[in-house]
Amino acid sequence: MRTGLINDVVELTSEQFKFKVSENAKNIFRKTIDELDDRQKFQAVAYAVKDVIIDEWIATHRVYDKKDVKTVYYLSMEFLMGRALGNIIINLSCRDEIKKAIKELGLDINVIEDQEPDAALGNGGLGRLAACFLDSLATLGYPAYGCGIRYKYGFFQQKIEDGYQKEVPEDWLRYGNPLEVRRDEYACEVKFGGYTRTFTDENGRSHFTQDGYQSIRAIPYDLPIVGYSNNVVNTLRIWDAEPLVSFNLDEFDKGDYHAAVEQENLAKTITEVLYPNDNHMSGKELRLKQQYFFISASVQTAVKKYMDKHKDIKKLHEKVVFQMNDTHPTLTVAELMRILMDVYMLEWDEAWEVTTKCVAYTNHTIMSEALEKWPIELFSRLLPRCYQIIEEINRRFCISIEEKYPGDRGKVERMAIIYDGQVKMAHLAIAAGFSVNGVARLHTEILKNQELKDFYEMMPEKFNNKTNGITQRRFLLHANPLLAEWVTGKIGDEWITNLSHIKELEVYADDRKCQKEFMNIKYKNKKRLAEYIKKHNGIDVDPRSIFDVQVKRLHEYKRQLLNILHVMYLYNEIKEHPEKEFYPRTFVFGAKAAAGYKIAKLTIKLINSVADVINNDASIEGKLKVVFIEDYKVSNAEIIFAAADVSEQISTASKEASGTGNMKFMLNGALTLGTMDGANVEIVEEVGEENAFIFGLSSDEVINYEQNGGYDPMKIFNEDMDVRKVLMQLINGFYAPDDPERFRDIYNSLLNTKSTDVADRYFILKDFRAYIEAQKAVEEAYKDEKRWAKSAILNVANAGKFSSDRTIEEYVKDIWKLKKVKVEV
Ligand code: RUG
Repeated sequence: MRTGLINDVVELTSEQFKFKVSENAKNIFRKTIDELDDRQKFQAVAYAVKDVIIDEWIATHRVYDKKDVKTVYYLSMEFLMGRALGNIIINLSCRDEIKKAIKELGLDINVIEDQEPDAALGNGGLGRLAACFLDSLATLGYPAYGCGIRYKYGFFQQKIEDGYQKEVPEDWLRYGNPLEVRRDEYACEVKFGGYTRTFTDENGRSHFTQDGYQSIRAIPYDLPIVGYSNNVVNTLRIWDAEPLVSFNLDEFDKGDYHAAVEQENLAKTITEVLYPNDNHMSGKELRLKQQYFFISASVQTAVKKYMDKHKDIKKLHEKVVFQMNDTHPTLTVAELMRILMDVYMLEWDEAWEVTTKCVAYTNHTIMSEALEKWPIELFSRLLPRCYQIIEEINRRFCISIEEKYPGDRGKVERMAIIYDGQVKMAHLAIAAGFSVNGVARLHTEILKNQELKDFYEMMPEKFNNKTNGITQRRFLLHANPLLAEWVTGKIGDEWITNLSHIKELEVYADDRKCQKEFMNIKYKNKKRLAEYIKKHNGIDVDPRSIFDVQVKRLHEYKRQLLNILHVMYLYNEIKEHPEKEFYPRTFVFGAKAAAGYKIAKLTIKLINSVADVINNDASIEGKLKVVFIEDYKVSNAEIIFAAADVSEQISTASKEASGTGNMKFMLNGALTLGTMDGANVEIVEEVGEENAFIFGLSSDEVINYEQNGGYDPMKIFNEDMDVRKVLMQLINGFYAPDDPERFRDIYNSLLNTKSTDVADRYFILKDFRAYIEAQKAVEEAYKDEKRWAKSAILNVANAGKFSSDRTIEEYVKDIWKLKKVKVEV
């Protein structure tokens, strides 16, 4: 009994689904369902789910094809998808039948979901944003492809050993991926190295071609992106590499042994591993190869798909738009120009017109170390034809700057695409993109008025803001079923596809019964996290204590250090004044540091050392607990967000472009403790300052200190005895009796006693006192349960703006100009 007909999809019964699962158990594992181990159960169910969606997937693309729709290609080095199965099930119209079938088979859906490895093809916010966008695009019914890399090893698994981070490779494909489909028919060739050769055609026109190159074969794997209850299944296409001709004795005999091995090695290494840097450029040759590899494959396929149906390549922009997620995919500009000129024989001006109508760029950071610049030697050696094209783009761009600002040499120096021996990818993206957007209002303003001021002055029409968002389907409906059910019980379920409806909850914020219900749900979610912590950390935490949570990448600008220094301060306070009333608090951290980021890794060790001392001090009677959650990732994040009371968003103002964790916490009813940075500004605007705890320098103040000086952390150290005591504990062995010098580098980073770098670059000591005060306000507020519950409900009720559905609608309206499609099955 196969459900081959599309109609069967809607009418799928639990009986049919059970049959599919037992058939899978038989055909894949030669077992009955009861004989399967948990992993095999997951696979049997996952294949059955794939079988359910495959018809919708085919139907969706048939409709796209028939309607000849315009499509966005969301190009990203990262897609931090997390687990797929649970999310697909909640999005399917037949979710209840599937859940029923799983239950009737005697399987536990939570255990099954837990077997799936996270698809961690990303580092943090940037990759997770891409994943949320795909969910929203499918749910809203917009034609879209995500294009990325099928890394063999995704983001590393973090182990904590003796308080230190150890990186362990994450072999997420070890048992295969039941949900993917390999598409050999769309494989294509990507060329590296060699040289460009000019030749003249029969009409006397000169052309360029690449010779003496190495080739690899790009193989696409498609993953389904299921829209919510709308029959739409979009595609995330991730590319793997294989040698074009595999190593053979022929080549060996000819003496081409080296060439053959090199080609094989290149194919092997190119998709081997995701670079684990967040907000930091790695500068490695292999990274540039990865970029060109997936861009060339994606752009070639998009152009070919268009030309299969259309005749006029000059109208490509009517059907295709490429969104470059950060500068990582900026080679799109050169590759599209190359294809248009070298394959479709367009003249430069024609190719430029098409290209500049097709590409748009999103900026995600102003951190200078994240801005991509490639040495011209490396670039031109690896990508000779692209380099040649970029040189010409640069030449013309510099002329246009000179024309607009005659005699202003400084402008050209600051804005050139190639300068100082480097190719500046952001400049290329802005020069070619028809749209340049930041990811939160404040961030976009800083881009326009500071970082990209010259570009904004020259091309103001390109700049726009698109405040980030998150999908409520994963981060509320799936992650927090108790709260989701409560919300639906109060206001109906429209919020699932239109989060602005959640505002209707506001009327319940003052209702005592609702407050109690809400706090009870929060308590249950805190218990769930407490159990996770007990199981993974062996630490007892009290679900009645305030759960204060900071989970995100470890980076100095995100200031986990400020948080832990404050915990050290609180501990001192409790020890010195045991008689004082103190509301019990649990500080939860979760963060991965880039493998080579020394001070970040040392901060992890500090957090764990502080946790060890505090958690084992019986004299404080459990008033304070510190927990570092190992291996923070999308799947455990879902449990953590649901359980938080306080959301720590404490980056140095101006440094966090947007943040998206802040939105996930808000939607789950946590109150923001944060600086006026990134999207925090808009969160506070939505929920009201009285329902958040805002502290610290403003972005203007930070920028002013950075530009004009005038901040001396040593003065604070000398004048504030609390600060002094905490900092001394970094170097007197209080948290490192076996090696009192262990945290010296952290101490130095704040006071610059040894290093030559700027002291306290991220204004931790400057904001310390204000942070202490804000934390006191948190404690006071929490003691008043009614007030807290009201604020928490208001946070949920005012999170409507932060749905990625809203963000996507803005991209569609202002940039991509797509049309919604209905898929009937
Ligand atoms: O750091 C930013 C976050 O503020 C932002 O929310 C996220 C999504 O826009 O992107 C993060 N980001 C920026 N990750 N990498 C970069 C720079 O490459």
